[in-house]
Amino acid sequence: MTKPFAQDVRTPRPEHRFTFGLWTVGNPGRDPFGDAVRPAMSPVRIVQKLGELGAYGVNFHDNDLVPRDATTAEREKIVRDFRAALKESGMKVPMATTNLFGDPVFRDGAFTSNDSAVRRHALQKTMRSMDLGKEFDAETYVFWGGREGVETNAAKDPREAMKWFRDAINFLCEYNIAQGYNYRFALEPKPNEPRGDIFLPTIGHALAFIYTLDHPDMVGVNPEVAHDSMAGLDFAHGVAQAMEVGKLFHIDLNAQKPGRYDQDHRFGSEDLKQAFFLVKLLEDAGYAGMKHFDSHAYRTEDEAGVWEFARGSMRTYLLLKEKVAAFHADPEITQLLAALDARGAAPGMRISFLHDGQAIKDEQFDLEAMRAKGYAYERLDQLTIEILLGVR
Ligand code: DIG
Ligand code: MN
Ligand code: MN
Repeated sequence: MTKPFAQDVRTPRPEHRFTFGLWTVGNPGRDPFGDAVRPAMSPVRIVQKLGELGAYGVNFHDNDLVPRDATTAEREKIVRDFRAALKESGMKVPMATTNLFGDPVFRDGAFTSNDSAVRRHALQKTMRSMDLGKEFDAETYVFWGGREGVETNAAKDPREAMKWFRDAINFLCEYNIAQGYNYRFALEPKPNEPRGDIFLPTIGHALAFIYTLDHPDMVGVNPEVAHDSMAGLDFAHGVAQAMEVGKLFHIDLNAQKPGRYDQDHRFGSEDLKQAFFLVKLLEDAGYAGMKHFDSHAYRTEDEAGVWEFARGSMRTYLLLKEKVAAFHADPEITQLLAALDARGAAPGMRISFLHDGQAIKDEQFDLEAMRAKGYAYERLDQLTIEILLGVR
């Protein structure tokens, strides 16, 4: 029985690098079938409250901070007040991004709109948004192509759309270099919603696309739990593939019931086992990046409920981190994993034709014995479940 961590380990602190978008805790609860249920919250109040809860930072789309119709004077005041709130709280702005999905001008997409003027406007808006992010020393720039897609394939040739998307990212990589911003770009996949189908729908599509860019080293991915769940995929597998090639530049944490619209629920509030194995992957890998909760409180909640949502998001991550430690400390799990290691599961057991080709060609196998031997995964998974249920 592993002694639980001291209580204070469950208290979120900046060193845990938990972040929230202004649009997450600031979500007023509007949905396609109903008006906002909560009053708008100022960026200053969001910074203050999240700082009190132990978060590390906030992220923003350009228009989360500076509304599209803000005058220059209004923009200056907003930026001044936001900067003062950050200074007061010690909160950071690790990530910035562009809203290329709200303005009706983007209704056929931004970088992949059939209208070339819209594609140019999207580039202009993104350049200006990158400027704004740098005013707050953001280091990661996310591209979620929420409107990059179609409802009907009659609209455009997807091959052309990929070329336009590539032109846009290459163009903005050049801007990043010309300005000396040193952003790391992170593409965020999603299979659908708000478009019928969205281009670059999964981590795999995004990774393949990155290697066709002029500056592939500058570009990684920002995977989101809910988006892979919508696609029916195991999120930890996609994250692991990105991580293994050094492309996990950022991550959006939340929760989702499969087969539904993008729910963006509080992290860990749906598939607890999936959340556990994600935390295990991140913690085992020593992931030092931002843990961004791209999610929001239920529409049923008032402002108190919003802060309960934020507190619960971070607390669940820390509680699952304890369960990961319990998994690693469990004697029977350790024994089962050691047996698998001895059988060839140990990290680093690789083969190559140069070193092993002839030996493998000539090797004698006792196939009957190999066919008969099980892997004890039922016991291993049951022990995992019992750790999650708190009985080990
Ligand atoms: C939705 O999952 C998207 C937008 O919220 C934002 O552009 C991006 C940043 O995390 N995620
Ligand atoms: Mn989402
Ligand atoms: Mn997201």
